[in-house]
Amino acid sequence: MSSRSNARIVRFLLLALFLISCGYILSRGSTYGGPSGLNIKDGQKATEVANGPSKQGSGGKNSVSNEPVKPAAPAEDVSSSPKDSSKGSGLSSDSPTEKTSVDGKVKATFVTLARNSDLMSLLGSIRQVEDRFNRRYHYDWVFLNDEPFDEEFKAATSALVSGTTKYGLIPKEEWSFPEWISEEKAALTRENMKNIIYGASKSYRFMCRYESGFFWRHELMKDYEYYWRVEPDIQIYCDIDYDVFKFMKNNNKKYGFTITLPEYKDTIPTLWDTTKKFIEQNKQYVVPNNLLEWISDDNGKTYNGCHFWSNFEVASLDLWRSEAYRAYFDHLDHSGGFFYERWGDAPVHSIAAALFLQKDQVHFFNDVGYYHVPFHNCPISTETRLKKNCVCDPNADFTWKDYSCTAKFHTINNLPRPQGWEKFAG
Ligand SMILES: Nc1nc2c(ncn2[C@@H]2O[C@H](COP(=O)(O)OP(=O)(O)O)[C@@H](O)[C@H]2O)c(=O)[nH]1
Ligand SMILES: [Mg+2]
Repeated sequence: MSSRSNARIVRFLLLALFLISCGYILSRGSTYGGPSGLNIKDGQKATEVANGPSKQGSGGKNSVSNEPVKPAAPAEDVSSSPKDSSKGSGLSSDSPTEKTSVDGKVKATFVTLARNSDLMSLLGSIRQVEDRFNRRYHYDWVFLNDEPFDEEFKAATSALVSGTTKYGLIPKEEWSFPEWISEEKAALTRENMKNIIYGASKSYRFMCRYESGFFWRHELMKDYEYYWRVEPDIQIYCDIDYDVFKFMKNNNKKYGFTITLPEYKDTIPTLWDTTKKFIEQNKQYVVPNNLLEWISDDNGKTYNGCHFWSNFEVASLDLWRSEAYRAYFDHLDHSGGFFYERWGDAPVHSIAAALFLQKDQVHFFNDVGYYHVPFHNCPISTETRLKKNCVCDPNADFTWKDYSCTAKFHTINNLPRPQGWEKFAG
């Protein structure tokens, strides 16, 4: 063989090597880019956070009450699904659009309040959130508990979460009776309410008070702007092919929900009067263009009970950190209704969101597909369900049923209803 043809072969091999490298780089980029157009920077950042030294640092800096963090799944685990790359068609028409764009990742986390004994019920929730959404975005996950998490809980949850996991202990004073509450009167209330769901439960009341007034103050939540609350035993029915946190931020949304319904009135006999007293003294906190009409059918005289079901929340932490909400929570807390009645965090959050946010800052995530016993959110549009690989029955969807408050939310916000919604009402 001549030296000329040898040189040609070498040049050919070099060119082939170059092309293979380009192909490799591009394929990694497109996997991270994903269907929602997430740029490659996101993937790189997420990987660093998950595997790099800063991860250990963020776990370590959290003091006594907060336990260290375990490394998350390697990047390959979250980027190798063939479905991801085959479906990269950008935001579908059913997905919310992102008006402006945020560079990089939003400071956001999942948050779950749970007992060690909730572990088995929680694993399925995490797996679904990861498979449907987070394996592409690697957001962190904060777990909070009134008792220390055990090793089994930490190992099993960390194994599933593709972002950084953090485990926090709730300070005793946030999970006990405040000094102004009579424990005797609280015990009597529990006795009298034993025929009402969770009416006899002390821990459920601590939980509702904690979710209303404290989770967002936890040391581990300080680094974040947005959160997504996840509970045990939920289901996510559809692919979420865009970054919900970016969507929230870019569109100035502060509170997102999937299911609404009226509260059981016996749990909140004085919640509205207590709220009205607060508003009378603090009119400055109520914003124009709010959702009062959604929570009251008589311009504020009475509460109709409508609330966002708070076992799913994608929201801005600034809403709860605001002066308005802190003052509102203090007012409610001192009135005693978390213990002398059985106020849920759902009506408390919802009333605050309805009064302290403009109505267009609240978002209905109709496309998520969600279940928490006993209600389903399942997109009734066949096109949406097919596009997003939903696994739910639209006939079970609660959104358009008479008992739901979501139709009213559409009316007040002037939102279009999906075609054929009437067939799912009743
Ligand atoms: N750490 C802790 N978490 C709790 C306790 N009670 C409830 N939770 C959590 O609080 C959330 C709401 O409780 P859940 O039993 O699902 O109430 P439901 O959805 O209203 O029926 C879930 O994430 C539970 O895991 C408790 O006593 N301790
Ligand atoms: Mg629950």
